[in-house]
Amino acid sequence: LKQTGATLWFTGLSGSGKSTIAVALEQVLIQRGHPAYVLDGDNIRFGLNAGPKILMDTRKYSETSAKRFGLAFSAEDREENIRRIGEVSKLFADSGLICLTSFISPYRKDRDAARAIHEQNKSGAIPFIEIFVDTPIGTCEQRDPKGLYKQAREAVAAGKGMGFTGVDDPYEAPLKPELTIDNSKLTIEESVAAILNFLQDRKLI
Ligand code: GGZ
Repeated sequence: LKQTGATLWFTGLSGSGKSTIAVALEQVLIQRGHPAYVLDGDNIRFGLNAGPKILMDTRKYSETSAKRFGLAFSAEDREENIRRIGEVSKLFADSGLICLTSFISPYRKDRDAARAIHEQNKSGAIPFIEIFVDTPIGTCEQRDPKGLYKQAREAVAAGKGMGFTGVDDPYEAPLKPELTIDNSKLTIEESVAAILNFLQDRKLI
């Protein structure tokens, strides 16, 4: 008998805490006997969706194929990034895993498309749980672990801009997420507990 999988789709600004919560939840799920796997920038953007620079650095690819296959942060590249993640997470969830995806996924239409891929799956709908990590931008910017907000503000001040989400590229907050979490108010443990409760209520675990 096949185990029921699901995709837990985390969305929120850079520095909102998506990955920290996703990784903590993955650990608890596995400990409780529910196979789970996190997809994030480290294994997707630097792997399946590796950008031109990364591909070029391997010196195995021509510039043309690097441009064709690598993804950066233009609106079209973000759309394709999320489309591929939507497809991969659906396959993981269909295999019975709980797949946790941790990407900004700033555009509503792209998240809705990922949802549709799950809900219209040919062999039966796959649960798609959108989790909005609704951390105020001020908090994200204070954390700024990689200094990217600072860089983005400086680029804007210099009249160039870098299309950074929340600074000079839009973040379209979910209208009806299954769950909303503000991790500037909740501890990681409380955030994880809130999601576990939800999954239990839905009989997903
Ligand atoms: C947003 C960017 C950008 C731009 C680089 N805009 O804090 P981080 O570093 O680790 O998280 C951000 C990550 C976002 O990648 P995603 O694949 O989640 O984005 S999307 O869903 O929009 O496709 C940040 C870094 O990449 N980063 N440039 N311009 N975030």
